[in-house]
Amino acid sequence: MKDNRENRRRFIKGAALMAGAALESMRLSSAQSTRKGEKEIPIPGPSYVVPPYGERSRFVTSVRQGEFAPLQDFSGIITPSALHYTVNHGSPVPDIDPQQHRLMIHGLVDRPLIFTVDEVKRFPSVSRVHFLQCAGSSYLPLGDRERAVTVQQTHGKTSCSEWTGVPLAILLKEAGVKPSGTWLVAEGAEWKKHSISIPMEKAMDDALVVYAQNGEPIRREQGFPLRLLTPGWEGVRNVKYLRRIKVVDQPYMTKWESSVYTNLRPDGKARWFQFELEPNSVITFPSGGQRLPGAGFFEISGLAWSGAGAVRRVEVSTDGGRTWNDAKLQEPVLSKAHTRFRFDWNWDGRQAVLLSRCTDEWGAVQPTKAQVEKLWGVTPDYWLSTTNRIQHFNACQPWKVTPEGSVDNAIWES
Ligand SMILES: Nc1nc2c(c(=O)[nH]1)N[C@H]1C(S)=C(S)[C@@H](COP(=O)(O)O)O[C@H]1N2
Ligand SMILES: [Mo]
Repeated sequence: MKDNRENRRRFIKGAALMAGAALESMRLSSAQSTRKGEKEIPIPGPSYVVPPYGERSRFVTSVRQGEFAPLQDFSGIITPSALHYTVNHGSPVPDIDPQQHRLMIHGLVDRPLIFTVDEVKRFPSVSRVHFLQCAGSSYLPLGDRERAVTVQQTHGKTSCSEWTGVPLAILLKEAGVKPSGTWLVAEGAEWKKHSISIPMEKAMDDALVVYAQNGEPIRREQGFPLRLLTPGWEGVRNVKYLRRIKVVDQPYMTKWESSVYTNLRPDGKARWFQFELEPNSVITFPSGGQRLPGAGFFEISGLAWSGAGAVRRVEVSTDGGRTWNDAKLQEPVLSKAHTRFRFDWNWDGRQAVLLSRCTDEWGAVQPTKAQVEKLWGVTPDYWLSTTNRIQHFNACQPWKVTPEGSVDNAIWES
């Protein structure tokens, strides 16, 4: 035990020394490149203008709608960072200088630690593709037909990125979690200080402190400069602008896990601490608000995901759920990540209702809306009130293709 502590102390001290050495060598190399008397060789520039930071074509106009990502416009499984959905609880997105930012780990630990962002980055890192989804992503439009037309409006609070960061377990081992430390509270740096409890099992399993998204520093809306990632768990537990982790011995019942993001049941009791997101999927083409030009061949395509692991199977129905057929899964099929599925369809021009259904590697199957209602003991008219909500709503989404080719949200008829 004592040896371990010695080693850790040496590591931290070594870290400071190495940072100093790196700075020194940078100074040396810049001095070398401007040595007096040396002939400067100009680098020939291209004859056209290279934008210093790339832009998309002016003909591409896909945008977020409020907090919602335009799922209908994406290909593959990676959400373009600039179009990732975003939820900020009442605070403006903070403008954080990464040089000033600190991450503190304290509470039930042997050594409280404060890291700069550069110090976090010095630990061994991993890159992983994971989806994020707001626990409340689909409840709002159910009672709100006007705003539940497109797949952006019904399912746009999920996105998927390649995240790079340090396993939280490594940072916690540096601090040395005491045996009584069974939970932690993670806190963000924005003025409302979003905070939420995480059980130690998750922290030590696959939670990450990430600093990069799709190859560049995390976008401001996604939590620049540091974010907690709890793969497969409801979005609210992925604390952005992460500045503090307090190791504690019980959940702290913060606002976001004791009132908002709990499920009030019709019997007056509420379900708390639903961490993991259940199997889910949605067809993104054709989807609500789009128009098919006429009968013929179409490739149905969509996204499937599960907070428990990898997607094993996606089935598609083109007849309102009477018959189902396997869709093709596009590689790579990654754990706790969006998975693209494709399904060849020859539309005969008659009314059709399209649905997708996800099964994950544990055999859990995405329910129909009727099955969700049965689970929660509610009737279909429950959804007519905009104040009634069921978190983690993951019913199979039906899109009705009319003979005219328009595509409508048919969730209320299912
Ligand atoms: N600091 C901070 N972290 C936060 C939030 C917040 O408001 N502040 N919102 C949470 C919620 S409810 C969700 S769904 C996700 C959204 O992540 P995104 O904005 O990167 O999509 O961040 C979570 N982490
Ligand atoms: Mo959320």
